[in-house]
Amino acid sequence: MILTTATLKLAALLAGVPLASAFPSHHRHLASQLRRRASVSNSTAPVAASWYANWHADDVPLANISWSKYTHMTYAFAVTSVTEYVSLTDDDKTLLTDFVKNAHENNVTALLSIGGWGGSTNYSTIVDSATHRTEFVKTVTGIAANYSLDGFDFDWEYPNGQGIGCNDLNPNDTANFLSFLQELRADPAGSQLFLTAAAAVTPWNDADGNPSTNLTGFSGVLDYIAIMNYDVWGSFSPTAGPNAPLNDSCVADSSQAAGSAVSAVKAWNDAGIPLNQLVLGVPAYGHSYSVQSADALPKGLSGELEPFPSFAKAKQPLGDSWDSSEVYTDVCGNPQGQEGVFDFWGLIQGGFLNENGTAQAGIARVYDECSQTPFVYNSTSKVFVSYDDAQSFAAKGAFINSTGLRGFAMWEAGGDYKDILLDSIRSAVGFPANGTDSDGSSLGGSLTPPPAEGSGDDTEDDTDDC
Ligand SMILES: *[C@@H]1O[C@H](CO)[C@@H](O)[C@H](O)[C@H]1NC(C)=O
Ligand SMILES: *[C@@H]1O[C@H](CO)[C@@H](O)[C@H](O)[C@H]1NC(C)=O
Ligand SMILES: *[C@@H]1O[C@H](CO)[C@@H](O)[C@H](O)[C@H]1NC(C)=O
Ligand SMILES: *[C@@H]1O[C@H](CO)[C@@H](O)[C@H](O)[C@H]1NC(C)=O
Ligand SMILES: *[C@@H]1O[C@H](CO)[C@@H](O)[C@H](O)[C@H]1NC(C)=O
Ligand SMILES: *[C@@H]1O[C@H](CO)[C@@H](O)[C@H](O)[C@H]1NC(C)=O
Ligand SMILES: *[C@@H]1O[C@H](CO)[C@@H](O)[C@H](O)[C@H]1NC(C)=O
Ligand SMILES: *[C@@H]1O[C@H](CO)[C@@H](O)[C@H](O)[C@H]1NC(C)=O
Ligand SMILES: *[C@@H]1O[C@H](CO)[C@@H](O)[C@H](O)[C@H]1NC(C)=O
Ligand SMILES: *[C@@H]1O[C@H](CO)[C@@H](O)[C@H](O)[C@H]1NC(C)=O
Ligand SMILES: *[C@@H]1O[C@H](CO)[C@@H](O)[C@H](O)[C@H]1NC(C)=O
Ligand SMILES: CC(=O)N[C@H]1CO[C@H](CO)[C@@H](O)[C@@H]1O
Repeated sequence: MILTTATLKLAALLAGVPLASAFPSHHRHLASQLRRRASVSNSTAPVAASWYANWHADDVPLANISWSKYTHMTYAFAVTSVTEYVSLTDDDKTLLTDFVKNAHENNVTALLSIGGWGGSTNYSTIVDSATHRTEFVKTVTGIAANYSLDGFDFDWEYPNGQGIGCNDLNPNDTANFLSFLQELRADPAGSQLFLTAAAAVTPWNDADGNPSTNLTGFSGVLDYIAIMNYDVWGSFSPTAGPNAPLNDSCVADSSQAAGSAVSAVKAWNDAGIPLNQLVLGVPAYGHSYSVQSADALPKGLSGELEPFPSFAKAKQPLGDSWDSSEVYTDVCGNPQGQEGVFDFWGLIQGGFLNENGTAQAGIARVYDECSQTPFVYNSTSKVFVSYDDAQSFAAKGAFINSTGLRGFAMWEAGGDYKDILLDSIRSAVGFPANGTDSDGSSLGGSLTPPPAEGSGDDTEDDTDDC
């Protein structure tokens, strides 16, 4: 396996990452009905989706996914390749087969995501000529047939915008991407597929490297675009800040308005994507920062927590047990260290939150009304985390409903704890409380917090259990 789990892990945990600020221009359908459908679905049925990260499968078995609460589930990731166009590891070939089987048993649309942070290096090349696009179409329809997939998610990070650092780039990337999708739709098998894309908070770049102003063509070929409204603030930002702001109206310095659901939806809609073809990407994780008490709690230990404190870049805290302090080399050959990500269950395991998702005694918490996201701080360890909880997911769900977006897509299925986040956003969007299966039974159970501390079951990831 050339692509290590570390690579994939980076792809995932950082899906969409530096986009927002690191570059200026930038990150219950019945399956049987879908298979009969031609081209873009005429259905506006709401979407409750999540990505399933293949490298967490040991901790998050397929059987533990709350299938009845989802309409779509996307397997992450297959990666781009100039020789194979799309590559899957041998492990993926087994797991993807089981994934599709589980999804279909639950009437959930099964999609395969191609790309991601670490898997987009060769996207530009595989769409850059008519010959390449035709081969890519053949590959995609072949994979769909071989695995009985309902469709694909194109997670190109990013067309004519650098992502991980060594992606091929071409000024025509976005135009070539559209040509590819149009050719895929013109194919008899491709016309039957459910097609989505995962995108940054700003529209795909035009030939000049600026956000495109007219992406209307994509609305005719993609069923929906999921806006990855997360990693908007992170270790690359000038101060700590919200991972997934709903609104950016309160950032004092407008140059720091790195993005938000409100501004991203406006930008994509202004570029020609109808609201009911936009899905809000929401994170079941947060980012940690090392922050001095005087900066986090300027009014003292009993004062209010400051949401945008300065932080020590050199002291990135270790996140939960899915994070690793081990330095590894990414697909570009660059060393990568700990990312400081806390999944929602990880905040519970790490002593920040109670099992019901409220802040533990001794942990400072503030809910920032502007970004509509919470922050927690442990003044002993100096670890500050911007994250999402039931309250912020309810705000995002209400926004999805009132704006008329198609639904939500959560990164990642295994990040939640006992469906606290999933239940909250489902309810706020307007989904029935107990899942959408026809007989009303709740199948699949709920995800329990995956990695028991020190369980040592993470060997494939080379992750240090902490
Ligand atoms: C979708 O709507 C278009 C235009 O109304 C129609 O021509 C097409 O047959 C519909 N497709 C499906 C699968 O219902
Ligand atoms: C589909 O499966 C066939 C038979 O195993 C194989 O020859 C072909 O390469 C596969 N196609 C793709 C695109 O994986
Ligand atoms: C981009 O597309 C234009 C128009 O089709 C073409 O003339 C140009 O050569 C392409 N540029 C690259 C780098 O492929
Ligand atoms: C936007 O793109 C569409 C499809 O490519 C085209 O038909 C339309 O004329 C464009 N609109 C503008 C304002 O350029
Ligand atoms: C975002 O902020 C603007 C400006 O304050 C406000 O008008 C708008 O209602 C806010 N939207 C949401 C969804 O909070
Ligand atoms: C805060 O961090 C300290 C040092 O790591 C730890 O001992 C303590 O348990 C944490 N507090 C809470 C409430 O988890
Ligand atoms: C959440 O759990 C904590 C600790 O068990 C408890 O003190 C608190 O009352 C609970 N809050 C709610 C809203 O259930
Ligand atoms: C908003 O929620 C209501 C129920 O609360 C539901 O009937 C409606 O379809 C929802 N709208 C959207 C756009 O999801
Ligand atoms: C819905 O779920 C709740 C909480 O799990 C449960 O108490 C209730 O009985 C369920 N209702 C139905 C109709 O299954
Ligand atoms: C899936 O859909 C079929 C056809 O509507 C239905 O009979 C079956 O009960 C559904 N299964 C689940 C798990 O929802
Ligand atoms: C999966 O779910 C089962 C049943 O709820 C539970 O016993 C098991 O611990 C879960 N496994 C993991 C890894 O979460
Ligand atoms: C299989 C494949 O095509 N891999 C290439 C993808 O792009 C990276 C970065 O340019 C290359 O190093 C790989 O060889």
